[in-house]
Formats: sequence, structure tokens, C-alpha cells
Amino acid sequence: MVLRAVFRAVIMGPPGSGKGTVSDRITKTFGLKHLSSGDILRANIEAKTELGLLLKACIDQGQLVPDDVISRLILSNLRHMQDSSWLLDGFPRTVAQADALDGVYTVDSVINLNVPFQTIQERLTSRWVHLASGRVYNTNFNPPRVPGVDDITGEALTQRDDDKPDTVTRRLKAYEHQTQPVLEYYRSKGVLATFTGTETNKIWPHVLSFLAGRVPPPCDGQAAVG
Ligand code: G5P
Ligand code: MG
Repeated sequence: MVLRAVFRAVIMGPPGSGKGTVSDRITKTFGLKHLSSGDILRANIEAKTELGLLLKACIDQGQLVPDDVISRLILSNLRHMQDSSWLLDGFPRTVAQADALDGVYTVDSVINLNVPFQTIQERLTSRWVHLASGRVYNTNFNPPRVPGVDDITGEALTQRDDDKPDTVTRRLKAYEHQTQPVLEYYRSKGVLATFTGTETNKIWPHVLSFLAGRVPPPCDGQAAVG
């Protein structure tokens, strides 16, 4: 197989399936740049930008934001990463968004985390996040060293407004109706790789060996497979 200089990947899966958690392991191991649509939207809400104020209600209700808005936002961020390998988390999540991405970039691999819906609700009610960095904790799975405090910065952790049980149910519905068709889109292109399980630690070794044969080494040589 001929390795290209850059590798472009998408990570998909229902809310709470571990996209952020696995993305963190992938970026640390392979040196890919990570772009999370949810993190970008939450940063806009936190900074009270015009976009953030416009979209907050939609996100808090567990609905997807409009395709044209999110596609423009993500594609403009990707323009600054032209020469880097990247991993997109949370985008695309409709077929219209996948088409918008496909119009500009070829996606090499799509990692699909197939985690049962029953596993998810409990995970999200015990999730704590560091908003500025997107670092994710869980009081059962990967608790912070000090409760309520980010390990790296020492800043306060918060819970996401859209992690309330009713909102999680709406997010799962949106996933079922609007995002699952995107899996078929990528399956038909031959780039979909599905990893099924209920525990990230059991899924991760499979993702690791899948990517090990595909991701070219980073130019700065800082990250290593291990
Ligand atoms: P987001 O931010 O993209 P979701 O709903 O896709 O949000 P989410 O909630 O961020 O996904 P995740 O990243 O898949 O979940 O999961 P995670 O954070 O890594 O793990 C969840 C929790 O489980 C954490 O506490 C973690 O520590 C824990 N955990 C992980 N593995 C295990 C395990 O093995 N065991 C246990 N016990 N725990 C574990 O999107 C948010 C909103 O933004 C808008 C929408 O409104 C969306 O609802 N949005 C978009 N709208 C339109 N188009 C787009 N492209 C959009 N992107 C975002
Ligand atoms: Mg996430």
C-alpha cells in the first residue's frame, strides 16, 4: 500500500460512544490534529459569539444545528490544516454535510464506534468536561485526579447542558434518523471501519491496530505508535 503524506479520518458514533475519548488516544498516538464540531460550538457558546448565541438553544434541545452553518464552520477550520493529517469528530453527521466535505477533501478512513444505546445514558450523566480544551472525564471510568478539577490546568470542570437525560434521548433520536445514513454513505465508498463494544478500553486496541497500518508518521516525529 502506498502511504500518502497526509491522512484524513472521521470518527463517528452515537452521543457518548467515546468519540472524544478515542480521539484523544488517536491524536496522542499518531499525531493527527483533532477537530471536534461539538467543542467548536461549545467554545462559541462560552465566548458568547453571535454564532454561539444563535445556536445555543438548538444544541441545548439536542437538535442538530443547520447543515450550511456547521459545514461552513468546519471547512473554514480545515483550510488552516491543509498540510496536516486530521481527525474530524462530530462532523459530518448528515448526508448533506458528508457531501459538503466530499466536495473538498477525500476521507481515507471512517472509524465508527458502535456502542449500544443502553450503555450511553449512564455514561453521559457522569461526564465532566474541561470546556476550554475539550478534555473529558467520567466519575466512574476516568475520574479527574481531584474531583471537579481539570488534571492539566487545575481549572473547574463543568457538566454539559445537553447531558440531561431527556436531551440525551433527543440526541440519540437525531443520531438514528439523521446520522446513521452517513454510515451507509461511507460504507458505499469502502472507507467505513466499525468497532463494536461497550468498553472503550476493549475497542481501543482494535482501532490502534487498524490505524497503525494506515497513518503515515507525523513530519515532526513526535508521536509514535505504542
Ligand atoms: P458533540 O459534542 O459532537 P455527541 O453527542 O456526538 O456530541 P459526545 O456527547 O461528545 O457526542 P462522545 O464524544 O462520543 O460523546 O463521547 P465521550 O465524551 O468520549 O464519552 C462520553 C462519556 O463516557 C465521558 O464521560 C467518557 O469519559 C465516558 N467513557 C468513555 N468510554 C467509557 C467506557 O468504556 N466506560 C465508561 N463507563 N465510560 C466511558 O455534539 C453536541 C451537539 O452539538 C451540535 C448538535 O446539537 C449536537 O447534539 N453539533 C452538530 N449539529 C449539526 N451537525 C454537526 N456536525 C454537529 N456537531 C455538533
Ligand atoms: Mg465528544
